[in-house]
Amino acid sequence: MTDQELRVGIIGVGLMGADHAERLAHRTSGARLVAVSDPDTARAGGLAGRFDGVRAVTDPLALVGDGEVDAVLIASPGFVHEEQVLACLEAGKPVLCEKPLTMDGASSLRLVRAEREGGRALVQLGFMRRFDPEYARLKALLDSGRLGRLLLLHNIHRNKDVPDSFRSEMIVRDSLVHEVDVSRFLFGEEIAEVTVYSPTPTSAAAEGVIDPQVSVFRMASGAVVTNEVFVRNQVGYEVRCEAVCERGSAIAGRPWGDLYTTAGSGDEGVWGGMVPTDFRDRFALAYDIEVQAWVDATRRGEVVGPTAWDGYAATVVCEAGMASLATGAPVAVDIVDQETLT
Ligand code: ISE
Repeated sequence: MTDQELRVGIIGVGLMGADHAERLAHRTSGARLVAVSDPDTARAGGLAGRFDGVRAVTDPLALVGDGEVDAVLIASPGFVHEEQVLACLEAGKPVLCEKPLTMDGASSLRLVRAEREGGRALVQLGFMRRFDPEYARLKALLDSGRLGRLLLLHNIHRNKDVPDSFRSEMIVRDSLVHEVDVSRFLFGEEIAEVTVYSPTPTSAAAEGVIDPQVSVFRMASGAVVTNEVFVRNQVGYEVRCEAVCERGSAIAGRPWGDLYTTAGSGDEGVWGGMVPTDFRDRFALAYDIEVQAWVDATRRGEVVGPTAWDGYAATVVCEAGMASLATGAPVAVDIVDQETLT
């Protein structure tokens, strides 16, 4: 572990990048935010001005090459990730890349290969649910074998609202991608086949958008995962996962945090709690733990958590998911064999 603080640059300071900037500046130890870059230069300048010693850099690739930046956090849109992650690999700089790794399997595979050719693991994918304490405990419980073999997962993923520009394919690529990663993580195996069903949309859905969507994953071993993704439920953010095993079940993400009481206003018993409206609130702790784990591992010269391979696998599953969305038919996941990858 180096004694030096890790000097971090962030590319992309929209919602998520700005959230990570606050996190690095105020809630992460061993790291210092030194530079930000965004195509919206006013936004980058405004954000940089809020922190001491943070520069706004116009060209994201110049930020990667900057001698005062030790590691890079990429929170830009997915379609620019290939070039930016590749630049980090070429510069030998550790990178925490928000999902998706890239927009298609071929480009994600190019990054997996480039990292291997460099001979050093440098990429952590931003699948933050793996760092959420409840999901992490669920994983540990399943791995302990106490409940026997994992048979089924049932995932629920609801957002309060999304912009009209959030089309049906994005529900697969930007939202369902989390269930893809959680399923691969909890089962410890690949997804072999995806089917995406299109129920009658909510009347709140934007014109032409299929919301909610229900999908089924068939895992390589034959186990089955069901998913509901509903991005305009008009109420709040709900994410949970029920694992069904041979000798019991467990649920991560039940909104159970508040005081449980049977003391209602009259004869009725009630229990209370708020449903968060935003994923940045629901998963704030997961993001804090994720970024701290990235900083700590990077200072030790290691990579922890989801890898470039996990990013590639998720991208390929989502590609199959988007093909299934178009027809409603099951689509096989065409993933390369990790063992034979050169
Ligand atoms: C967003 O990009 C996320 O990653 C959130 O976790 C997810 O709930 C949301 O649907 C996505 O748009």
